[in-house]
Amino acid sequence: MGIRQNEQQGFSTEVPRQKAVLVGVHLPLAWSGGMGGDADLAELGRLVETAGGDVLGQMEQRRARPEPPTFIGSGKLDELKELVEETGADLVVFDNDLSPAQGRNLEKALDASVLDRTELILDIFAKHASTKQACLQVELAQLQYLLPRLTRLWSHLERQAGGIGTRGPGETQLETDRRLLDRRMAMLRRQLQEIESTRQTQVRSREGMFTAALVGYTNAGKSTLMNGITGADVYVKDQLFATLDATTRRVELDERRRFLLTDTVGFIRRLPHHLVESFKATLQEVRDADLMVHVVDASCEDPEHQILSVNKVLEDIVPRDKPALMVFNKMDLVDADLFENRFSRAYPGALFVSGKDPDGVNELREALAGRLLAVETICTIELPSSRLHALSPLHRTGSVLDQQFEGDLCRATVRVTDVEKNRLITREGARLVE
Ligand SMILES: Nc1nc2c(ncn2[C@@H]2O[C@H](COP(=O)(O)OP(=O)(O)OP(=O)(O)O)[C@@H](O)[C@H]2O)c(=O)[nH]1
Ligand SMILES: [Mg+2]
Repeated sequence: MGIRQNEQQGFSTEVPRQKAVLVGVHLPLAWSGGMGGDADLAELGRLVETAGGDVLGQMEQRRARPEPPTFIGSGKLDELKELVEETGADLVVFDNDLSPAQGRNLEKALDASVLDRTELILDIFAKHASTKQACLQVELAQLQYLLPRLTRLWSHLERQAGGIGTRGPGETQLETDRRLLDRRMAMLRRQLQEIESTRQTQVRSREGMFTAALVGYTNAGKSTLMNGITGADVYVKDQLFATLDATTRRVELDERRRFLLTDTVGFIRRLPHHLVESFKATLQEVRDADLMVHVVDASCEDPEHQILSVNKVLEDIVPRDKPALMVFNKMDLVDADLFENRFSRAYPGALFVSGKDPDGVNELREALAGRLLAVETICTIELPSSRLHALSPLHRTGSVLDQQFEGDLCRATVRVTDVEKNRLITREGARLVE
């Protein structure tokens, strides 16, 4: 028995932690989509713990291909059944994706609930979602993924109400017909679109402000760095997918220079594509940013592999030429010299910091200031008073540093990117004074 704190509502309820057994089947690369598909039971174990379960045993198998009815072969299935009985586990979690029929067959054979990695991740997202946008996005992903699996979920719900993987769309919806679910998904999409258009208005109002977005593998320390740099109070926890929403804060470097920093949802290898689809709105923040700050946990087992997984998700959402700054974090946990020697050549310009050390946070802040300087200049322009409205976007972001009128002319000192400077000169009839 364990205690799970319900952080959002501030009360604690005792929920029995589920006892889980993990199964990983190693398949040739062709079966796993080419990259990162190999079983990783350590990470799966962390996912189970994050979802509120304890891992009591695990089993791995190497196979040329999955066995259609039960994914694993019959001999291995007997072994697994023994392991489940020995440990008293009530949940079996597969690192591989199962078809609805395979899940059903396994549940029957093992007399325990069976979840695959995607269902587990969806469950964690459902537990951690707190804002309206995150809840809508998770529900949409759940419906998309669970729709073909409803029959199985239904029997699962009857047996296991309250456990891991039961935060599906709810019984009442399961009883209704498919058309109703389709209608619900359409409504979720509509609501998400509404939120997205509000967000775009906000983005327009910060037009011209340099924006950096923290990206990276889950638990890399993005929110820690965000809090260090901006003084924000973003939720930090040693668990996977602590952050599901995008938070944006203004960073004042000095009286004249400022930029925006965004923290957002972390990635994981083989991130279920329904989730990437559904979280497009949240990830839009990354797309809109001028710079991506790719945070890597230096202390993880295989940093390079995490970098590849993150890049793979990014491929689908941002243009290839989006500037990125690599930041190896948690350097306090590794042999710093050895690590830098190993990675600095492959990642020129990368930073090696610790989010727990104020010097590390400052180093990142300075690096961001440097990037800002590279794209923004402060200049003085002269503009006919009749074209004063051309400065409105700059006023909104506090980028007009000084403004004086001489007769019919306005002389303004502004902080602008090259693109904006050119716009003012070619389109608005401004003249560069200095
Ligand atoms: N030792 C050490 N721990 C760190 C460092 N940075 C972050 N952590 C810890 O790593 C864990 C994860 O940190 P978060 O900042 O929540 O990571 P995140 O990337 O925002 O994670 P998600 O929101 O779950 O994707 C927390 O327990 C932090 O205290 C660091 O530089 N050194
Ligand atoms: Mg976070």
